[in-house]
Amino acid sequence: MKKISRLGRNVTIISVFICFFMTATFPIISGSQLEPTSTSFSGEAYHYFTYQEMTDLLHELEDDYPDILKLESLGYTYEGRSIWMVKLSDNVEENEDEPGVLIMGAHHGDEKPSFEAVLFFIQHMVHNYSKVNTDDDGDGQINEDPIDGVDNDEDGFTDEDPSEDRVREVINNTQIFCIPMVNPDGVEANTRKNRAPNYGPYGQSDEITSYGVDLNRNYGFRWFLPYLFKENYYFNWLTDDSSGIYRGERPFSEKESRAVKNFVETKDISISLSYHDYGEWMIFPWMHSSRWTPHERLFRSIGENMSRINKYELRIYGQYGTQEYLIPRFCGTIGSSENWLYARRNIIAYTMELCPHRAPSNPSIVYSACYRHVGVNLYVCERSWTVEEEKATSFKPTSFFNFL
Ligand SMILES: [Ca+2]
Ligand SMILES: [Ca+2]
Ligand SMILES: [Ca+2]
Ligand SMILES: [Ca+2]
Ligand SMILES: [Zn+2]
Repeated sequence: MKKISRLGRNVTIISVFICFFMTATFPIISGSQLEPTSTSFSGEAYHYFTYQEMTDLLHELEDDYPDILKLESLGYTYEGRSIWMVKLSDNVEENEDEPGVLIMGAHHGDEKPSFEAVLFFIQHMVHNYSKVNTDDDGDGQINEDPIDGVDNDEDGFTDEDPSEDRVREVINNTQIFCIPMVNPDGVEANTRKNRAPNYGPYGQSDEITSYGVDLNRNYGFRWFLPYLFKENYYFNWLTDDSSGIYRGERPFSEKESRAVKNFVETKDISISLSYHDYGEWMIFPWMHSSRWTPHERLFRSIGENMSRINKYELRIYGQYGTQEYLIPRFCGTIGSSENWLYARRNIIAYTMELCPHRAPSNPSIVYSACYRHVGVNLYVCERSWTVEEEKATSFKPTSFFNFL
């Protein structure tokens, strides 16, 4: 915990909870007890990491935990910021024969909890890796209530004694790749899109017409479909460079999405979570069609287990709620990272929409989202140990004519 002093106000929050642990007078907050609303909040606003604060933190963590944490720049943004990737694993310098998990935040720069949760997870992992098993809530039992969304010891508090052994197991047996800020320029400008200048929707103007591409529409999969189904895929917005979901001149036109692509293509990754905010729900491919992927059952199985931990809704296209709106055959999101990760790299990939509303200022809400998703991330790492076998056995091919 020695480096915690550099984390600004976040530290206060973390420290408060460490005190909770130590004094045992308060249990740790958890999803089930904590239902604050931003409207009732009047305290000091949560301080989200800036890009520079994150950069400093990651360098310090690498200095402090060189055996299990390795920092790498995947390339530069238009404004010259490094896109940082943090690898967590034992023998971290080596590419070991262990399953890979990819955890991303901030494809959209104005969705601040999405990087905060990843940075929180990284800190939880390194701080607990070498810690002896501890009775964090001082009830005389050790690790009796790990972060899994369940009040395991039925004392009325949920997840109040996280397991240090579990952190060690996960780090020793997984290669975890975290990209907390895919879009640091957008984070700094507090914009959804990145900050690269556009020269008309197809790059044919001599002058700058607008700024930014929606990185989560820029991944190259089924790029042609919006031409065929213009209404369904919001063609006019996708191809209007001033719109919030402008997808760019061509697939992977953006430095950030290309950095993710180039990186992923050099790794064996089994499962991926991409954090966004907001809404407290999760979705998985296909995101452009009600058609099931060949791994629908696996997607649901992992998604339902994550849902037990974070209490979020797993949105299953085609049967969500009372409405039929979800994705008639051709509709939905084209160019998401998840579609590409799954289609091209066979990665079981989810969008995670954190928090009840955009970038909350209530520290309890942010903390709660971060804490629960430590549990989600740990679960996903554990599941990655068997998931390649599951992918092979649960594969259910669709017919050729179904390929759209
Ligand atoms: Ca413990
Ligand atoms: Ca305990
Ligand atoms: Ca408990
Ligand atoms: Ca628990
Ligand atoms: Zn988003």
